[in-house]
Amino acid sequence: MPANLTPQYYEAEEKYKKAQTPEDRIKALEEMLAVIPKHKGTEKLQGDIKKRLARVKEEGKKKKSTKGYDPFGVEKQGAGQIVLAGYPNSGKSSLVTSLTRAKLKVAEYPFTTAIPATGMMPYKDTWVQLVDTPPLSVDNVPSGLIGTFKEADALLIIIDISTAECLEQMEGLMKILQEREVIDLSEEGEIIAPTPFLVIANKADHAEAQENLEVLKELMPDFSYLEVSINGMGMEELKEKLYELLGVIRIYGKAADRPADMERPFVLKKGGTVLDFAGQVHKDFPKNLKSALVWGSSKFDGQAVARDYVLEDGDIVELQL
Ligand SMILES: Nc1nc2c(ncn2[C@@H]2O[C@H](COP(=O)(O)OP(=O)(O)OP(=O)(O)O)[C@@H](O)[C@H]2O)c(=O)[nH]1
Ligand SMILES: [Mg+2]
Repeated sequence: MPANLTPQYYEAEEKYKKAQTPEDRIKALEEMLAVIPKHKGTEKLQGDIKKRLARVKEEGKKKKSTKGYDPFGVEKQGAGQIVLAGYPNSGKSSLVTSLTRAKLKVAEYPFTTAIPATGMMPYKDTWVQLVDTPPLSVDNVPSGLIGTFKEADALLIIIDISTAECLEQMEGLMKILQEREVIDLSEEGEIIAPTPFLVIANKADHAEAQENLEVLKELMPDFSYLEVSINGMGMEELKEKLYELLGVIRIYGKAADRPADMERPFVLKKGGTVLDFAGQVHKDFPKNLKSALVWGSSKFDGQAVARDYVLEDGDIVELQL
């Protein structure tokens, strides 16, 4: 059957062909549908236009959701998230690369990293998430980065002691982090705010590193600086300190009449109780929990403890539901 399409239809079709944006395409397709003569001969064409319309609308939705993607909102994984903060070229990406299996771009020129990237650092039988970040300085704080710092469980502040600018870096970073209320220091220089941090004196292998560090220590004596280099210096201590910074404990679950699962510990904040542990194992467990048996921190193995018993790192727990 002939379609007998009208000039209005051809006009609308012409608009569709010329449309540059999904919105224009949708408008033109809707017009084509509105003006197409409605009879048996155009049924197939009407169906095609409807399908095309649905596809363009779907594509538009997908585009919108990728537009809403925020590279500075980093999903947490593992025992805790530690976000790096440092001036351009201070060695942030090199450090994350050497502590994890992440393959990040490292270069001798500054501003190599543009958006946060993650790597998982194995430690004891857990994983610590490290977040490499684009550089910042007093003149340039990438928008979104302060949000990444505030969401972190802890911060790793990188100072490049291969350069005499290390003092400027330390002063600059402390100023930015305090002004934006990421960290807070008492008059004595103690941390009194929610985000714990560790400062490292990076590139400690460099010929001028010691001289620069002496000056830094003299002029900013309220901090301790852990000397680190990708050649291995300070790396083991750094791993330990990063883990400690998270303030977590590992708890091993045990089912009745079965050995404990010593491969995959649950991770709790220090001070966590049997009840907190139950909540991690299953969201419904806390309300049914009566007591628990504990091996490790208790006076004797398999001791029955109450729901509010405070657990310690390495405890094995059998929940009594
Ligand atoms: N001597 C020495 N050089 C290092 C060390 N760590 C990194 N570097 C060098 O420093 C340069 C910068 O390293 P990156 O890891 O890209 O630094 P970044 O802080 O990620 O740089 P941006 O992403 O630009 O902020 C590279 O040439 C590295 O090889 C170190 O421990 N010692
Ligand atoms: Mg980098």
